[in-house]
Amino acid sequence: MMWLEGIQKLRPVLMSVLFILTSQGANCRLVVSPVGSTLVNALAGTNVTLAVSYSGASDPVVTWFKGTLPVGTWTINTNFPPDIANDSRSVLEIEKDGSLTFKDVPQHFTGSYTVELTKSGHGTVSVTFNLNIYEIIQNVTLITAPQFAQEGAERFTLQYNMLQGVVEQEIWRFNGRDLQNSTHYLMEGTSLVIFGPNRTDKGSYSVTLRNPFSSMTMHKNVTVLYGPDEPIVEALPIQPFYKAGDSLILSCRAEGFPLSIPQWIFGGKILSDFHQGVLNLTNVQTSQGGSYTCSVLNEMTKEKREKNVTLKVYDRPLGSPICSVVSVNNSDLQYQCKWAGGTPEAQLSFPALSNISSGAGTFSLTVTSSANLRDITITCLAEHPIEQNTCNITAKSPRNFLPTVKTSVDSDGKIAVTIRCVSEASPQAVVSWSQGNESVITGSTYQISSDTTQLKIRSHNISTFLLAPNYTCTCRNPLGNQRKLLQLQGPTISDSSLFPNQDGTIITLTWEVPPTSVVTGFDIQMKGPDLLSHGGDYSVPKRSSKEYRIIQQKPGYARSTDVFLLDPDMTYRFRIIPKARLTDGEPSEVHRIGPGDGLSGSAIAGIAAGIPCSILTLTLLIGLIFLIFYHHKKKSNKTRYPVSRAVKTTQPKAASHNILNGGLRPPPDYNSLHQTPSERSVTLPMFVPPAPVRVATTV
Ligand SMILES: *[C@@H]1O[C@H](CO)[C@@H](O)[C@H](O)[C@H]1NC(C)=O
Ligand SMILES: *[C@@H]1O[C@H](CO)[C@@H](O)[C@H](O)[C@H]1NC(C)=O
Ligand SMILES: *[C@@H]1O[C@H](CO)[C@@H](O)[C@H](O)[C@H]1NC(C)=O
Ligand SMILES: *[C@@H]1O[C@H](CO)[C@@H](O)[C@H](O)[C@H]1NC(C)=O
Ligand SMILES: *[C@@H]1O[C@H](CO)[C@@H](O)[C@H](O)[C@H]1NC(C)=O
Ligand SMILES: *[C@@H]1O[C@H](CO)[C@@H](O)[C@H](O)[C@H]1NC(C)=O
Ligand SMILES: *[C@@H]1O[C@H](CO)[C@@H](O)[C@H](O)[C@H]1NC(C)=O
Ligand SMILES: *[C@@H]1O[C@H](CO)[C@@H](O)[C@H](O)[C@H]1NC(C)=O
Ligand SMILES: *[C@@H]1O[C@H](CO)[C@@H](O)[C@H](O)[C@H]1NC(C)=O
Ligand SMILES: *[C@@H]1O[C@H](CO)[C@@H](O)[C@H](O)[C@H]1NC(C)=O
Ligand SMILES: *[C@@H]1O[C@H](CO)[C@@H](O)[C@H](O)[C@H]1NC(C)=O
Ligand SMILES: CC(=O)N[C@H]1CO[C@H](CO)[C@@H](O)[C@@H]1O
Repeated sequence: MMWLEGIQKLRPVLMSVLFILTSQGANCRLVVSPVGSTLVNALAGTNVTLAVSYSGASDPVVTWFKGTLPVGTWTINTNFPPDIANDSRSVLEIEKDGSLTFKDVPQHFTGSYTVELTKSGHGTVSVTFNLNIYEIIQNVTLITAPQFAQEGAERFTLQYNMLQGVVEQEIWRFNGRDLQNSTHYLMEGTSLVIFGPNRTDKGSYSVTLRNPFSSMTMHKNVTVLYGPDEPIVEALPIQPFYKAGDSLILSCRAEGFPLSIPQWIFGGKILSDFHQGVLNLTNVQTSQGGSYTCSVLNEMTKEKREKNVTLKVYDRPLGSPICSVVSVNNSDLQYQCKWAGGTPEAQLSFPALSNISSGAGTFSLTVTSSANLRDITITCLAEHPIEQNTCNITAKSPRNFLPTVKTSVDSDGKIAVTIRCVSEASPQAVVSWSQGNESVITGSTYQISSDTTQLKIRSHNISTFLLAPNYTCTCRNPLGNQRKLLQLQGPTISDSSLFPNQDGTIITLTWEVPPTSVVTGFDIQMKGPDLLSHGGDYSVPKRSSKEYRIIQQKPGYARSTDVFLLDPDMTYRFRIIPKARLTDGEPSEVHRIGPGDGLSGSAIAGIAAGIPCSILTLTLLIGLIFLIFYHHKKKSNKTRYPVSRAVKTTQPKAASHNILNGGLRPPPDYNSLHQTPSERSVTLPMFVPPAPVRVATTV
């Protein structure tokens, strides 16, 4: 204003100078120049003047243009007021020196203004100004679209809005760092675009807006939704598997924002007892083994991630593996191995037989039988994660054996003879039975046990057993066979003895029968005076002491008996009659006890003394005794069972040995072979007998 007033004061001086110039030379040029800068910044609502000065002519015509549009014109120093454009009249004024003044300038008067001075004869000159009108920046807000940044989205935009203000400069910052246009950021207009936002874009954003008269900064915290990432699942302690009863924890973690607490799902059910994704498993059981799923959810985006972990809980199989070998169709060998239970089942194999096949829990392998396998121990390898074990099995061909014979009487009165052929073998031997050349067929007479080891023959008639051809049993397994020939014998005593007590009042009789003999019971016979008192539960018929009479009857399994209350001063004779039901067998040898008509010690001494002169007498005496004995024996012989030729021609004991061993082997030790108690000698009686007395009848 001072400047304008100065010009006003100097005006007469300037006018006189102009007058002198114009009067001195008519051809002076018109000149116009800006007073000050042609770039003018102003705050809206203030008064602004675009000031010019001119020379070279007086009272030129002044015309102001906004851009190319005239906004006012005036011929300086005329009486007419300046002609101002209708819509600008309240704002624009042309000063007397041609300057343009804006009163309370509104913002939209920003633009480029040109003044043109024209004077006829002096031409036209012009000057251009740039006027920028600014407002104070106010009420800026920073908004985002969409509301939340999300990882994986195409773009995320921050935008500022303001109620008022003109921005000359804007600066975007992220966590205090100035941002530049790049592939990731684009600053355009009022917005900042982030391409492909991710979790690293989370943070504080700001925009600073500036003009020459004000500046303003706005902040915005941006959160980025992301995840859940692939969960990290762990079982601790880290082990390839867990044993039943172990304790462990399962943990699950995942990256993301905002995340729910991880959930554990097992067998389709959501487990509830865990903290912060850690599942605490104490005393785990095999039923808890399997696939566990950890599920994580982003609560905002509803994105869900799952991760499975397989928990192996193992338990040892029961006991130990069991090996066996069986025959298949009696020609092949099937090796079997079994180890039951366990989780998982044990893996079983016979490495010696096959290195490719194996089985779980149970395993069997069939191989063609060959001599290479005989007596060879085959090991089954049983592998379980917790324990390795083995079992062994040896295939054996049937071993040598002796058949046994057991006789009983059935309820219907038939004699039942059971022949048993058991040969130690692995696989168990199958027994085939034949009689002569014909195989035995199960029927009313013959019955073969389900395991084939026993043949039961039933008949009323003892001759069925004795006249029949020899029986053969063949024990067979894939590795070989053993064949035995067996001829049944009638009731027979193979050996017998008598043991008296010290007083000579009690005796014990013991006897044996050949193993192939058919015996259902025994009669104990005695010859001599009556027993002193009848201690037994049978009554002895009073008979002549010259004859044998039955004093006891014993069952087929009996091998000894006691006879009580003998008179030590008397002489008794005993013998045992083996019986097959009603049929008697050959009696045993006769056992004698008591002084009787035997030779006393003194008699023997006397004889010894008189030997030289009495040899003839003695010979006669022996002859007499022999005659008596022979006569008696003939008389006591009863009708016997029909004796087969074989029985007659063979000595019982020797025959049995020949049959059983094919005449090739030494006499068998029956006690070491399978025998029923009835075939074994019973234990001796309780009192201690003296040494067996070979009585004088044999002399
Ligand atoms: C602008 O000019 C008008 C009239 O000439 C005056 O009334 C007003 O006070 C001025 N405004 C300022 C801010 O100087
Ligand atoms: C603008 O901001 C001022 C002060 O910062 C406030 O008083 C006024 O109400 C705001 N106006 C609007 C429309 O928000
Ligand atoms: C960024 O690029 C846009 C468009 O190309 C442009 O309008 C803007 O001025 C640029 N901003 C900066 C700060 O370079
Ligand atoms: C996030 O984006 C930036 C810029 O594009 C990139 O450099 C960075 O590797 C990305 N990070 C992830 C985790 O994707
Ligand atoms: C942004 O976050 C920081 C720290 O988390 C906080 O101090 C500031 O007030 C927040 N700003 C806004 C605008 O929310
Ligand atoms: C798991 O549970 C057992 C017993 O309930 C407790 O002693 C143990 O500290 C727990 N372990 C964890 C990691 O929570
Ligand atoms: C996880 O296990 C569940 C069931 O056990 C199954 O449905 C799902 O497909 C599994 N997921 C993966 C990734 O293996
Ligand atoms: C073994 O017996 C089965 C039937 O039990 C039969 O199918 C198979 O052919 C027989 N194998 C041999 C080698 O005899
Ligand atoms: C099995 O054993 C045979 C001979 O013993 C051998 O040649 C073969 O390679 C083995 N096979 C495997 C799978 O080990
Ligand atoms: C089986 O035999 C092998 C050697 O042949 C032996 O080491 C192992 O102890 C045996 N296993 C059993 C259970 O007897
Ligand atoms: C039974 O076998 C014996 C001895 O091998 C033999 O002497 C006898 O003749 C056979 N008997 C029959 C009936 O075959
Ligand atoms: C160009 C224009 O609009 N001129 C108008 C200005 O205002 C006067 C009256 O105020 C009108 O008569 C003009 O036509």
